[in-house]
Amino acid sequence: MNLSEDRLKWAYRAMVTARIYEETIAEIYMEGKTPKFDIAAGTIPGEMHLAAGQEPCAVGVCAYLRDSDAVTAPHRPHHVAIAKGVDLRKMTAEIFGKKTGLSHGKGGHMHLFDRDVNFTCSGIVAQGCGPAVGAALSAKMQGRDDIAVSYVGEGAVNQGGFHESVNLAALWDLGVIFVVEDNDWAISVHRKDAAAGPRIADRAAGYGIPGVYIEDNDTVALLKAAEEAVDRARRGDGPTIIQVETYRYMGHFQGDAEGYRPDGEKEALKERDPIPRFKQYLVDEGVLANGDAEKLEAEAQETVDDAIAFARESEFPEPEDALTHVFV
Ligand SMILES: Cc1ncc(C[n+]2csc(CCOP(=O)(O)OP(=O)(O)O)c2C)c(N)n1
Repeated sequence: MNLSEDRLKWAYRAMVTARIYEETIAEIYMEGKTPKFDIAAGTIPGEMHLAAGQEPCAVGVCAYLRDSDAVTAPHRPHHVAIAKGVDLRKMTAEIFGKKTGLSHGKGGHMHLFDRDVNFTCSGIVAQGCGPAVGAALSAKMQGRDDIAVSYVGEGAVNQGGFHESVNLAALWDLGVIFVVEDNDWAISVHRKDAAAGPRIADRAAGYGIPGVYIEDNDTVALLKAAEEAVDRARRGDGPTIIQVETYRYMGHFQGDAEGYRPDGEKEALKERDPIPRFKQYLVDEGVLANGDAEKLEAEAQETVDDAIAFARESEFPEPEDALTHVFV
């Protein structure tokens, strides 16, 4: 793995930032929604999908990306946005519906768009696959070696849009990486009840492209696999599917009673938490020493606190702003 020590430290800090962010948003989300859960009320109205546990998927691939590479994420986007370098102040303001948000508070948490780092996401499942192929095609036609990464859940891969996009990317040797965040559950439906075949990564063979399976939410294994996939994409040799066995520690959405989960599943997954495992790897490799981890963790906390404070202090849009920046 050809990553500098600085980049490995960045990966650890980004994972910790994403975890603190999701836990903080989970708390703030409940403000104003109790005693009777009211999804439309509170500091953050609307649905909220959090990705605590899925941090390896984000940093494992984004570690090799530059701002000019495109990333499309699904409805569970915060960890990927953080790893892609989306402005956390503006992202948080967007989630809070504030004027200073990425889309002036009109997109909300599932529709984050940051042109500075070529990041976007959508609440429509598998919607990001096509635009990622388009971004890679545009780079190829313009003679740039920028690539595109499309994040999808294991539920999304049964949508036609996923297959159409993989087919075209493979046919035209486009620099796209399809990262399948396989957290087992599409809302309450288990992968085994929805997806044919032993592994989603095996579907790559049908398109004549590499398919990689990463077990056990393993950050280091994913960093290694992603390095190869990114090199292949930049060389112009075409797409790769990477299926990551990952864990979702929270509900499908905040407020989900999770009656579909077998007893003890979450507790067992938390024992395999990828963040302490990656930290241990960095300590063993001599990347983290003498208080480095604590320093990175403190920086992560500060970044989150600063973004939350910015969002809280920001103004809401004026009623007359309702018709700006929209198609009417
Ligand atoms: C085209 C479309 N169909 C259905 C939905 C409703 N929906 C939202 S999330 C979701 C499940 C997605 O599961 P998965 O792709 O595994 O992602 P995860 O939620 O596990 O991150 C569904 C069916 C949608 N948003 N878009």
